[in-house]
Amino acid sequence: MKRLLSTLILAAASATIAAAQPSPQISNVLNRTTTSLNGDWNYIVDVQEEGYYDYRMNPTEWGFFLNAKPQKPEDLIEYDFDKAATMKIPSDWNTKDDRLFFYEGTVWFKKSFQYHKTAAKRQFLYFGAANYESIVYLNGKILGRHEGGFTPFNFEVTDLLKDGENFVIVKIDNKRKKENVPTQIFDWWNYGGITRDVMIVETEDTYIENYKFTLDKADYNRIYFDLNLDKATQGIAVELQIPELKIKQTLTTDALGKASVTLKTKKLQLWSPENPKLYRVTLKLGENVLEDEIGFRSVETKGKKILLNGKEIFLCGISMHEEKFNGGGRANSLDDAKALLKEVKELGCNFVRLAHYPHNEYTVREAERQGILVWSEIPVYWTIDWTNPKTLDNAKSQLADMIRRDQNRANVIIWSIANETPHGDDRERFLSALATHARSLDSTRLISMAMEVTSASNFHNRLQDNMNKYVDIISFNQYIGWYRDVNDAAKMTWEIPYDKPVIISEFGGGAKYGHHGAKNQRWTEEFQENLYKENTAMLDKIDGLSGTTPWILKDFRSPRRVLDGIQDYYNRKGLLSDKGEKKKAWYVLKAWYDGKKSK
Ligand code: GCB
Repeated sequence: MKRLLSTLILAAASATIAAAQPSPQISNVLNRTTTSLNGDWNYIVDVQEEGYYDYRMNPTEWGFFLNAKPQKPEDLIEYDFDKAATMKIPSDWNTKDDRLFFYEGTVWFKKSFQYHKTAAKRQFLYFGAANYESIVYLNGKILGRHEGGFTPFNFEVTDLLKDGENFVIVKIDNKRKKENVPTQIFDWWNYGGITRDVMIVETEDTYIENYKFTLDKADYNRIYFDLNLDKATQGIAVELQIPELKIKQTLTTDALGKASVTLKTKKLQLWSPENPKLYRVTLKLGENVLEDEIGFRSVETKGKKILLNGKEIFLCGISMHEEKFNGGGRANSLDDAKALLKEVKELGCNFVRLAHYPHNEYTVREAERQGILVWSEIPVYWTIDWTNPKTLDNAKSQLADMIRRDQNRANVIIWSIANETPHGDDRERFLSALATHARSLDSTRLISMAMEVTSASNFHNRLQDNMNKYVDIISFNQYIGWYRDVNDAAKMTWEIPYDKPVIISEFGGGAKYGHHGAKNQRWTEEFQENLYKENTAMLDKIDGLSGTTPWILKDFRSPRRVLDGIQDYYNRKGLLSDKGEKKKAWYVLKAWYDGKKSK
């Protein structure tokens, strides 16, 4: 009975927790004053949510987050973070502890750290991402809750952070739920944990929260610049410099704490895959200098063409998941980004689809440095809970957080709002709201989504999707030769009745590296090779084809892929094995892309 009562009180406690939101996202954290909290964190696996439950106490005030210690020999406390195992953060727990390989549930993490506080500064506790629900505490007090596994969040801790010893505790829960984004079923590993960097970000009392550079599409020597402070303070001066362009301008904020200016340049070198030129930019507010590297380019569509800097471009792309080679789990570092993008480059790509969720900032920035264009997407995947207003709010926040983080990256040209969503009115209401939201946050990039094909007959494919009017690019996934009509791509005809560019956001099939046989034998490299030959020949006939991102760069872990001896919990549609070995189809795609570039 006592336990039931406590459970009821606990439900009330969770409702309070739900209300505490992170503070607005601070952009460009990689170039701010930060203290890393990466490294060893103690963790406790909490299968039955005991961490909130203590039958002697009021659970609104008691739980693992207090990091309590016995004060007297007779005190009973049934957890001890300091005796618990440690895990290197950032990481996913699935590949770091054998017991947690398939685990979905709660794990509590604790890190003790020293901090030296500087007078008059503010501090924020920042997480690059944690999957899926995070409830964060500092020194035994709740900071708030964040939902979504792939976007950054930060809490202001200026008052709670001590000069000296501190401890942060995070409860992470990666249970899949119908109302989540993504929802219960998806084809990738549900890696749990604090999967990206954790740090304390230090700012001035008033600081630049975000800013945006936009190149004028009609005049490549005109740049629009906007910034906003963290608060609505009028009359704050910010000096903007781009030394290489001899630009030095002082802006003064208005009553909303915002400022804008139009910059005129001469002989601006535009960013492009061939010349990924970045300019060093500084923003000075008082004594504080914030730096960034900025590229300038324009992207737009004209009829069925995609224009980059006014010139038509074919996007030789590849899809990829954020996953390390050799079964290493979630990719989370600059080195991981370099390893994956090296393979993207070697394949001859100028474009990558970062599927199916926002990847880490290192990847987007490294791709920008290497001249790789990016399609960035949120995990609105398959059968989302379309009619649930909370699900829509959640998807909108993930979209906004993705855009805010990467709005200055010249290589990001497409925001994708969904992947393979079954048609219907509820879905249309939901997705059109997302498209409108994306445009209101960033009108300078292209909006797309990976649609599904509805075929009129077996050999005639007609794309019919009411979402066509909301997007700039018509993209769709098609699996001819794999899920449909084995090896008959040559006979297919296509009808895409919209005057917009077309991207095939997925095609492909599975093969186990080193498994050989006839071209009609499933899972062999020869089968996949033939599928790529037939598909590329078929795609060449599509009117308005502006790019492709085949599925997928490398084999990736998925709980749906259970065929023993072949899949072994890997989706085998990679052109590379999980270890990075090239399958035969790799050479087909490479040759096709080489041909596109020599035209
Ligand atoms: C798709 C999904 C992708 C899957 C892929 C497959 O259409 O977008 O996430 O992994 O098919 O392998 O079936």
